[in-house]
Amino acid sequence: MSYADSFSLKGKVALVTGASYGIGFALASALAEAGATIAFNDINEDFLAKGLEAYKAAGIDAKGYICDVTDEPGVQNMIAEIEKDLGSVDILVNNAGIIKRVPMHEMDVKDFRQVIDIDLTAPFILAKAVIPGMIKRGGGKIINICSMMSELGRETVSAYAAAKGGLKMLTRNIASEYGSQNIQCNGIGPGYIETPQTAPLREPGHPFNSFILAKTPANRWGTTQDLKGPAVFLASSASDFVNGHVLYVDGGILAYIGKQP
Ligand code: NAP
Ligand code: GCO
Repeated sequence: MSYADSFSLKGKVALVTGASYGIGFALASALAEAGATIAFNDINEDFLAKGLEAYKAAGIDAKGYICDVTDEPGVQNMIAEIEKDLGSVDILVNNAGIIKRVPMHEMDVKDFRQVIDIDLTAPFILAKAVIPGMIKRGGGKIINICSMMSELGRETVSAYAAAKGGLKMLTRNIASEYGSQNIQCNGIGPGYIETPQTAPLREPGHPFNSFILAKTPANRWGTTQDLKGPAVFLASSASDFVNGHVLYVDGGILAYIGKQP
């Protein structure tokens, strides 16, 4: 297979969770541009409908499913529907996620549990649902969307950091347990990306904006475009010998002590 062909996703079915907009939409669009057939889900019907319109406008014939990623029977039904509609899932991108920014000592345990449920337990549920089919077909790709908080902490994001730290280790464990079945499980660790999730941190005058620019050698917020190439690489046979790795797409944040004030 030529070097260029190894990045092709032609004939592959990709499921990207939480991909009506934001990072998920960009990742799904990239996989589609590389030739994959796209399935995506959302928990909200209106957002799903808007997502379908956005894919159509981008010339992508994506199929959307309403599914709460924390609901295991619902996820199993969604996977069965995808298999009926499009074929077995070759590529799973665990993208759906939430964050709650609250000082830990003020955080309601219900909120802590919800973040863990969506950001960590759900990737387990999705991976568990697709791995048997991947084994039957001789292999597959799982990409977990991790975070700077898979490596670093900061005030107010205890639940999110615990979940994303756990997701890094779940990624490594899936790689360890299923590598012999030709399943590669890797993570993408986006830095600070311009999406609805980080909009509160980018409000005019918010101190976080200047803070993050001083912590980023690239001296800019990332965009969802920055994540497209890494996603195609980890979803394709170009990365068949890459397993258990978290690819940080952070403009250099993790390598940098920060600009001298
Ligand atoms: P976002 O704009 O908030 O989008 C999150 C998506 O997840 C939405 O489509 C949302 O659906 C969906 N979702 C949430 N809970 C769900 C559930 N229970 N079932 C199904 N779907 C659910 O977030 P984003 O910025 O694109 O981030 C996407 C992923 O990247 C997340 O895992 C996030 O932690 C991670 N990440 C983001 C950044 C960043 O700087 N933005 C950096 C590193 C990592 P609804 O709209 O219906 O709620
Ligand atoms: C925050 C941000 C980050 C980003 C991302 C960084 O409040 O610190 O939301 O957590 O979402 O995860 O990689």
